[in-house]
Amino acid sequence: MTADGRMWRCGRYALVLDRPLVMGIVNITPDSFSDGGTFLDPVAALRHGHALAAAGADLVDVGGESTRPGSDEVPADEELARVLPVVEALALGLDIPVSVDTRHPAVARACVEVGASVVNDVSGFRDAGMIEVAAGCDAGLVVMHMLGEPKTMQAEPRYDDVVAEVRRYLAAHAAMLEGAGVAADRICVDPGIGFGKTTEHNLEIIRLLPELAELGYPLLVGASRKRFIGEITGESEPARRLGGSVAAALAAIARGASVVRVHDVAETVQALRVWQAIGGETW
Ligand code: HH2
Repeated sequence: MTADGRMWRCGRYALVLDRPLVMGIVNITPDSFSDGGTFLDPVAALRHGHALAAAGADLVDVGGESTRPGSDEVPADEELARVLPVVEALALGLDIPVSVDTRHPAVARACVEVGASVVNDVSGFRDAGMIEVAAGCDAGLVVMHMLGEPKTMQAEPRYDDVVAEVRRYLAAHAAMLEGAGVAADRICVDPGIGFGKTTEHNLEIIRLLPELAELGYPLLVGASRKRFIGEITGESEPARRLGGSVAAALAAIARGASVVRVHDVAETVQALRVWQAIGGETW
């Protein structure tokens, strides 16, 4: 069973997918690759979440662990201390879904209890504990593909056919969730741009997104400021990769992505408004 692709159910929200949605990023970490340390203070993180919503975000995604290539895992209690007060305050203060970006069941469970409407798991609900949390709540779920672990994922990632392998992984992990009793219309899948992929792998995935859209679940793509944009353009500073990030977001949407995860919400929303006014163009 697959969702019909027109609705993504996320707790008390039902997101209608008749236009592309923008997920804004709130990183409460000292070491995220593009904005580490900027929003570590909870008040700064809270203000940032509100600013992203005011700029037109359809969801905000709060993370307390950097999963950039080479990063070490953050203990769940430390991650929880970073994200919980911010998730709770944003869920109370915003009228859009708040997502928690975590691989840890204890963090996911506690955040859902204080109002998170989405659990975004970059490890694709590999952990039985994450499946248990998913089955025990009504939050939306982002199932992302990652090859291995953040620590080692960029050490010569290899695939015979990257799109086919990502597709198989996403189908299998979504099926596992459905097998545990999760309704199909709560599931969104994400190929995991940059998570165990070379620049060529990332480009191939974006080119062939329609093959992933065929799975029937809404597709989320997170290309914002990522390394492949730097490799293509020669821009070494992630915060200066805005043009490339917007281009990648539009290219993903044109090929069937329903949600783009971005740092620069206002600029992405502006690009999307123009895109839609022209009539969009889908492959
Ligand atoms: N990318 C990052 C983190 N979480 N979640 C999903 N679903 N898809 C993504 O592509 C994705 C994600 C990495 O970006 P960022 O959060 O800015 O960096 P860091 O992991 O260094 O905090």
